[in-house]
Amino acid sequence: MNTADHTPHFRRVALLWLIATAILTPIVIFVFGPGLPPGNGSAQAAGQVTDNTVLLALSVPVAMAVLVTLGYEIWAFRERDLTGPVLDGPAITGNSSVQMWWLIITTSLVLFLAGFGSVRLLEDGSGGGQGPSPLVNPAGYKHALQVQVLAQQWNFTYRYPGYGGVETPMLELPANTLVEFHVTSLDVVHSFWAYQLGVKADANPGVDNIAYVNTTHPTLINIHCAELCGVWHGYMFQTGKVVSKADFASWIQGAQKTYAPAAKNLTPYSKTYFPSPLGRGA
Ligand SMILES: [Cu+2]
Repeated sequence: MNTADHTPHFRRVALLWLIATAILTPIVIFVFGPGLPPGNGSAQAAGQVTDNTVLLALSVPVAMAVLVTLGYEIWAFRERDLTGPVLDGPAITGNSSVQMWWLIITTSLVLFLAGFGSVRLLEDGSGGGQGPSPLVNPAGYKHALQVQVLAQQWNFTYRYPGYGGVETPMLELPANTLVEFHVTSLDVVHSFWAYQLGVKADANPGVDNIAYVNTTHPTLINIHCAELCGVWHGYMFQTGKVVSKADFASWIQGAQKTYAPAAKNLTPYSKTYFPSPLGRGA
């Protein structure tokens, strides 16, 4: 069989693919897109929704190419004469132009996505942990609100070095503020996942992992540990809050008073608290 015989099939598949893609892509972008995770609890979270929408929209033509081709083939090449003998179809032969286009299209898609992902990461760090010396610092980071996240089996606590290093059992942040999280662990490997903020950063003992986030409006934050860290890992979750600047100011003042007795016994604020083996015996 030569290529010419396939032309009508190819044209029909291409047309069906075009129609399916033209209908579904806007639906994905405008109907499903706004509902994609992780919502708009921070500038970074909203950016991740955009990224997820781009990824999903680009996967529509790819998925349609597979499904439309499959559906068309099932319909067009079905066995019509069910009473006759079952015969083998004609042998399948290669098609170098299909192979070439397949390579060109998939390679460009993958390279575009690699470029797109890198640019998006380099824009503002995108809420991921960047280690102790971030490659990307957002504008105004020198005046960011510093919040240390301390993970330990099986809870998170928080220290605010700008407020005397007070340690609180829950996370509260002011709205419309650039926050610089310093994520670390006191024991094993954890991960600080603040869903609505679009932040997920490794919490490793002895490591000061920096993650930036721009809060926007007041919201509740679901906080989970996202790294299997022992038997109560599944129970390691909390609800944090983004509140108005005024509410934050009075809350942190209250916290400084409430936890003042405990603060006297706290280790001075430090980037990490990894005890040396000798320190344990002292
Ligand atoms: Cu954990």
